Amino acid sequence: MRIRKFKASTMAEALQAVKTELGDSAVILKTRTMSVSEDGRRGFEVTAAQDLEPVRPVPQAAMQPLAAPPVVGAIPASGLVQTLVSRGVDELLARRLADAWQKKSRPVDSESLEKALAALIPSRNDLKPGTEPYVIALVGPTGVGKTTTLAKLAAHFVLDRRLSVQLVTADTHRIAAVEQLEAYARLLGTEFQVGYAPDEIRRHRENCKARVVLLDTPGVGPMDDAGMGYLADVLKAASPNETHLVLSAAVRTQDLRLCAVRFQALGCDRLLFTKLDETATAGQILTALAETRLPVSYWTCGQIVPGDIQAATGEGMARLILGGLPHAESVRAIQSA
Ligand SMILES: Nc1nc2c(ncn2[C@@H]2O[C@H](COP(=O)(O)OP(=O)(O)OP(=O)(O)O)[C@@H](O)[C@H]2O)c(=O)[nH]1
Ligand SMILES: [Mg+2]
Repeated sequence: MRIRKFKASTMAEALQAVKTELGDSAVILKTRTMSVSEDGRRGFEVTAAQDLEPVRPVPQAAMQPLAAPPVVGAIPASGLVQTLVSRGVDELLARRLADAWQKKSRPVDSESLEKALAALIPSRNDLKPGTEPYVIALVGPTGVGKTTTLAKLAAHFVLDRRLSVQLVTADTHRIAAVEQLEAYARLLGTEFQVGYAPDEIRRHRENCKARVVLLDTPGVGPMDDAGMGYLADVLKAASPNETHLVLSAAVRTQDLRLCAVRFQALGCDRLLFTKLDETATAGQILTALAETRLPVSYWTCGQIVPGDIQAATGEGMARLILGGLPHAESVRAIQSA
């Protein structure tokens, strides 16, 4: 924006000067009557601005697609990085993947790309409870869906696998957190315990008669050292067989990376991705995978309990990343409307 002042002996002259110099689009910011002008008479001053870079609408073609179409057929080798980036893969990671992959095989086609990606995504959801209670803990940042996912898993173990389940919550900090899990326990007819301190959680584990214990924990921000410390104490007391780091797929890559680094220090041994129904791309999850090198256990795609949860496989995750999100069609329809 360019701002200029115009002085004249009449207001009309000053405004005409603005128009002549700055054109019709000039904006008048201020007018002032001067008591004495240079020649001793009264004068007028107009301050006007001209937009040097008028705001133009972003051309449709320049906008990032909300959801890229599924990768089908041959992909030009030069376009591989762009293909991965448009699916949410971090650019640096996309370059590394493209370099590594292009050394091995050519030409790039959708099937082999899917296979190559699948091979990079380990998965693990092989629950085999023994005679001792098998403890599964979910940890992660606030609001990512830990409690909801715990209830989905409980429903799966009770209804599909006919296993006895005890739900335990260590989240006693937040109002209504206990009631939230208790309500699910009531619906499923499972045992329910509250652990107000790590010692209580240890006792619940020792006295448990169920074959599977599902432990809910309070959400902790990645920079909350005190919260992380408490979570470490809870996990030590519960001594879980599996500790799933629950991450929302609908966050920025940098945030996924930060959470992955901070929570892995607690000894998490699996990644569980939620909210895949709330994102237009799934490639960002590769950042958490690359950072932790942990296998993926499950992914979730909605709020419905039971339901909206899938056991992860490398092939399934690769398909999600390459444009196969369950709602991708709807997102594309919104984009083209
Ligand atoms: N769209 C969508 N919403 C989800 C999904 N999973 C959970 N939610 C919703 O996310 C919100 C938070 O879920 P919670 O299960 O309470 O999350 P949490 O991680 O236990 O939260 P804190 O205990 O407060 O840290 C709720 O509205 C859930 O219904 C999912 O896969 N997709
Ligand atoms: Mg919760």
